[in-house]
Amino acid sequence: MAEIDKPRPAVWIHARQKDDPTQGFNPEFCERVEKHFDIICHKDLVANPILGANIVGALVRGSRMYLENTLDLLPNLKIIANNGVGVDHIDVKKYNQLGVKVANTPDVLCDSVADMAVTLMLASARNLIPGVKLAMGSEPVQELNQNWLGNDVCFATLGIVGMGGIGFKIAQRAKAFQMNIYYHNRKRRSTAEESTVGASYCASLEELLPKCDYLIIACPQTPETVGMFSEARFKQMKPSATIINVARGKIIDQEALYTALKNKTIKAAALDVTYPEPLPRDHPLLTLPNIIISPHTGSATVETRRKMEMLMLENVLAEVEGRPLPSEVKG
Ligand code: 8YV
Repeated sequence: MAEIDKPRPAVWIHARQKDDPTQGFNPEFCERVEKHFDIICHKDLVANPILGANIVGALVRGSRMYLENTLDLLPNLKIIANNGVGVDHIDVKKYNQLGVKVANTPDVLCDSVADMAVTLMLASARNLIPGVKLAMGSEPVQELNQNWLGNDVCFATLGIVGMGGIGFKIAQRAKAFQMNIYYHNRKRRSTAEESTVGASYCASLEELLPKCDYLIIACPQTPETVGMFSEARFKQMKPSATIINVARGKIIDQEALYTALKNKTIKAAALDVTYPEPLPRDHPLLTLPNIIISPHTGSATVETRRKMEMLMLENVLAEVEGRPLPSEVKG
């Protein structure tokens, strides 16, 4: 009897770049994926729900979980591979209970997110954005005010909240700037790791915050960390301190941040993440002179995004081939 060809397994993506230039996956990556799987885009699945039967994996980007409402069209889904380390937008427990694994992309993005943290720290300390506006803006050309000064980062004290992969890379960079480095983390690092980057452990935020000239948030968003930076926390910081966030917007209570910046409880903020993203144009934070905000571009480099995409694909391949996932997150 002639063997009936089994259809190739497929993966779901929300779109290709040609159909959605800002959110779709790039052609090189799609080509790589297609060596192993058919690709079914969201619009095709909605138009032809029968395609869902072949989908074994979903490749999702950040918080764009268009998948959520179409889950019942994916009876054979085995794995959701997230293009990012943070999985706060995915109900991992729920999927695990449904027999669907979840994977993320740790490690490969730590260097570029750490670079972004340091970029924001330096840009804030050295008044980079207003300086560029002075040098390149449309205001009448004036001689530089010699009394308009930033602050040094070298020899200043840095606090890092969250000493996972990203926090550790931030500490490596801060060591090169000869900063005094302290950190707070759920789990203390080994003495060897602490001495590699010259970082000292603080068991609590109460201990850490009053020391810091710069404080970088690099921890995951969890129920415990949402709103962690509240009015009370800002009051524990120095009036000369700058807070930098490359993690998730919700870790900072934005109303409390607004008040702290307005009243000069702290000096400045530099955020790569907010809630929502982007902030509405009439958001009070956008009226302040002592804040800079970048559009969640911590991992947004060509090199890092390619590595993240490859790790997503490796996770899906591992699942269908019955191997342990390179980076599974369990709920
Ligand atoms: C986003 C991030 O996932 O890794 C994370 O947790 O926040 C980012 O890398 C990315 O912007 C979405 O593709």
